[in-house]
Amino acid sequence: MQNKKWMFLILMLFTVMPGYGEILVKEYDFGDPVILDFRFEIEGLQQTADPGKPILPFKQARILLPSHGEFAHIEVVRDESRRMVPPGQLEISSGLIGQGSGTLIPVADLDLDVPYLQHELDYKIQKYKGARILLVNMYPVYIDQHKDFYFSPRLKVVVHFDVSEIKNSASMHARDFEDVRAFIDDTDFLTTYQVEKNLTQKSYDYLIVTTNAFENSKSLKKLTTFLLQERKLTSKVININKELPRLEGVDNAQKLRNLIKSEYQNYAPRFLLLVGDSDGASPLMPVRKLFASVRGYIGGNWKIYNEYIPSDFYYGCLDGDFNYDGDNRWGEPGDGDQGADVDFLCELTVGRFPVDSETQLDILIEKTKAAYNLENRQKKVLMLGELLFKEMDLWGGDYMNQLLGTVDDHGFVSRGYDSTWDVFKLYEKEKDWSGKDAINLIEKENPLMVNHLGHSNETMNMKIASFTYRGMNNIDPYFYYSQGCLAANFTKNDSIIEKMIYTKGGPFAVIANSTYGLGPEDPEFGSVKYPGTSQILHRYFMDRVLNDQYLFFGKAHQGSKEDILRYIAFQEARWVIWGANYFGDPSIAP
Ligand SMILES: [Ca+2]
Ligand SMILES: [Ca+2]
Ligand SMILES: [Ca+2]
Ligand SMILES: [Ca+2]
Repeated sequence: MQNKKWMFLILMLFTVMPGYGEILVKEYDFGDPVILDFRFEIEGLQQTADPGKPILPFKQARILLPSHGEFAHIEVVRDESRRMVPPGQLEISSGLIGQGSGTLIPVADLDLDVPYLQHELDYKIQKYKGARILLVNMYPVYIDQHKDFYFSPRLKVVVHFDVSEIKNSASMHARDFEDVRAFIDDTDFLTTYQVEKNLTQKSYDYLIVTTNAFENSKSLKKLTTFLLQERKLTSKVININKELPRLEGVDNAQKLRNLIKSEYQNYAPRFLLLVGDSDGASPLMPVRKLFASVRGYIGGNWKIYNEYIPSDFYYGCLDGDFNYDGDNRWGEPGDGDQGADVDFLCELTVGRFPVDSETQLDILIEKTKAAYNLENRQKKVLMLGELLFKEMDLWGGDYMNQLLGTVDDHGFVSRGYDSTWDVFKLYEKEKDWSGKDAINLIEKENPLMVNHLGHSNETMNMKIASFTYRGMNNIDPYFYYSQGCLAANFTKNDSIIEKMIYTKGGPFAVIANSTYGLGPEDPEFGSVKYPGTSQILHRYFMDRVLNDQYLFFGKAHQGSKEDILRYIAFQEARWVIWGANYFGDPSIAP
């Protein structure tokens, strides 16, 4: 893969054409496609995943729109295209989680509504920390009405603005410019945004939302003191029991989001920590359940799952509505403002301490303080893989191995643990292991990271049963990522992962699922290799947390969800964004 040449050149024009309104043109140049494994690939691009359709390369452009002018419409224009000779057989996608089976078929047998991806217009406008960002998927390879294949080396994104509708320029907090700059393809319009001037000296870094139970606790005071003295982070504690009664909203979760929104607008915090659990019908901390619907494989059968997924994502993404149609399904594709999609670019990096008592809170705060010693930790990782489905010969360890080194499976490159890490493995494919084995190895090796793929539920994860778990005696707490099902369903009293985080030893922070993880249930693992959507999210996360946002776990978690937005047309992507939640202090970083 290394010797393939590729490039993106982004050229940009912004003109006022009399009588035509304002037009923004961006040009993207693509390197030549190569044929690999019965499909076209362009290095640096992702691959499409439409079930039953051939796999083709695509790129999601992230275009910063100027702060002024009302968006009217966009076009994606092909300059010129040249015909390509496809491989004799083409690989057909089985979707993100292996719906049906990925197969090879002769080009002549393609069952397509042609043309395919020639005129596709697939975009969203999202708001991110005040900036307006156009996300548009571009397909340089397409199939025309005669089933001929073409490649367009240059695509132009043409954005039309209605000049009669010019509104006041939008503004951003000065401290957010860097995050926006890092997200977008180019920065030409960054200067069109005004710096928010309304901020007073009252601005702060870290919002802690809690309840009567903890507002004045010694533990919480210990945390805020630590954040200020050791981390130079200013914080503000808000007690929802005092604030919610005066707030607007259809329920407590919406009231809380409105409160967080107003704090963000007025004081520009970057982090949000929810201190309090959400058990049962009358939770300490309000919880939003977001809707998604997927086909899943359980007990030997495919079935549709409609789930209302507990998700703190709702409290971090602060633009617009999350239930435009007012039904009981929050987070549907049309539930954003004016029936657009909801906000996926979060303003705040969010974490939760799912605690009920001050004892639990204090233990977690002590682990949090210990976790900031990241530079001095040995680079050790434990990878845990279980048998997934015997009838499909699917093993978690095979997927954990994709977190090692540079991997280009499923059409995107992820950079996992490199050779500077000591890797310890418990793989059921090689040898049966128990929860006790996992604990023993953690206590012996004191890893900084633990990654897991295996069957779980609310009372069992890492092969450890909740009712027997009494904590661990590891010297330093570790970071834990599990793709298992339901193990972090914090609406239960309490899920196994909650127990792991608020008891002594074990992890200082966890990313795990409040619903079913979407696994690699592909009947032909080894030939077509669809990794499962939770695995895609896991790989995006590892790539970020080991490279772009080194050991900045909360930020890398947020970034992994921005990465998987490329596939948001699929309910599976929506599902894993809602389901993967972060327990712990969102600001932990070296
Ligand atoms: Ca946003
Ligand atoms: Ca709805
Ligand atoms: Ca709970
Ligand atoms: Ca609880």
